[in-house]
Amino acid sequence: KNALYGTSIAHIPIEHDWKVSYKRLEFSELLGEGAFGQVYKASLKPKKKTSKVNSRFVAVKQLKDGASDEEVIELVKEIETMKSLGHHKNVLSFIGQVTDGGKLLMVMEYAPYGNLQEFMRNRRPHLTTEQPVEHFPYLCYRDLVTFARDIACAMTYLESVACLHRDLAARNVLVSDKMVLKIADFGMSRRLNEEDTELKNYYRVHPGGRVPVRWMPPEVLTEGRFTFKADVWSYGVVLWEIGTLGGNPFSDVEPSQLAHELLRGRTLTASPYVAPYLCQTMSNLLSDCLNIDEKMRPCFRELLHKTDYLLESLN
Ligand code: ACK
Repeated sequence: KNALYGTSIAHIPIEHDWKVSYKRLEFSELLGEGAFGQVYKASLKPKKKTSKVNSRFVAVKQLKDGASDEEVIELVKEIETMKSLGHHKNVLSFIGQVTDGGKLLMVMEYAPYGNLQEFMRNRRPHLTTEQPVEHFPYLCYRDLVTFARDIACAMTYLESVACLHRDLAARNVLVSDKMVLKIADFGMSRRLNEEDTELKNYYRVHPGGRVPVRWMPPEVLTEGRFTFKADVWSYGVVLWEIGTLGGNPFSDVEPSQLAHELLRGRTLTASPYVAPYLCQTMSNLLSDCLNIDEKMRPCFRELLHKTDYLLESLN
C-alpha cells in the first residue's frame, strides 16, 4: 500500500471548489482500462437535491488497488495540470476530484465517442459494410481536415499556456458530440515554468522514463530533450494516423531501432484514405512536421492557420 493512497491523501493541497463528493456519482460502465487504472462512465448528480440542474455524464479515472506511489503521483500531477489549464473547446475539461475515503478519483468531461484512433478504425470504408456504426457511419475528407484543425487548435492553446503534452497520439484524443475533438490524457504533460521557458525552453526526460517511441522525434529518442517542436513532430504522426484512419505508425520498425532509422531518412508518407486533391497538401504538412531538424518544423500557430485555410477551401 502506498503512502499517498491512504490517509495521507489529506496532505495534498486541494482547492475547495474542485472537490466532488463521492455520493454525487452514480457509476455505470467501464469505458477503458490501462496499466494505470480504469476510466468509468458515471452520472454526476447536482450538488443540491432541490437543484433544477440535471445530472450529467462524466468520466471518472481511478487507480487500480495497490497502485504504486509513482502512479498516484502521476495522477496527482495530471489533475494539477488539468486544473491549471483553463477552458478550451478542444481540450477535455476537468470537472473535479473525489478524495472521500482516502481514494483519489479524477472527474472529467465525458466524450461519448471514445478515442479518435478506434473511432476512425471503426469507420474505415471496407469495415462500414460489416459493422455499421451508429451516428457517423462514414467519414468524409472534410471530417479528416476538421480533425487536423481541431487538434492544431488545441495544441496552439496548450503552447500558449506553456503546456507540453508529450503524449499526443490519436489514442489520446477523444471524440465528443458533433465530432468535436478533445485532447485528453495529460498524464505525461508538463507545464514549463518561467525559468524553463526563458533559459532553455525544453523539458528533459529522465533516463529510463517512458516515452511513446513511435510518436517521438529523434532528439527525444537520443537526447531526451523535449520542446514544443517535439509535440509538433507527434502532431505530424497524428496527421498520418488521420490519413490512414487509425494506422499504426512505423509498425515494422523495432522501437530500439527507430531513432537510427529516422536519422537515416525513414519517414511516414502518403495515406491511402486521403483524397487525391488533398494528398499533396497533407503530405507537405506531414513532412514539415517530421523534419529531422526541429528548428525547421512549423509551430502550432502556423499549423492552425494552414489547416484552417485548407478547411475554408473545402467549403
Ligand atoms: O476508446 P476509449 O473508450 O476512450 O478507451 C479509453 C479508455 O477510457 C482509457 O483511457 C476512455 N476514456 C478516457 N477518458 C474518457 C472520457 N473523458 N470520456 C470518454 N471516454 C474516456 C478512452
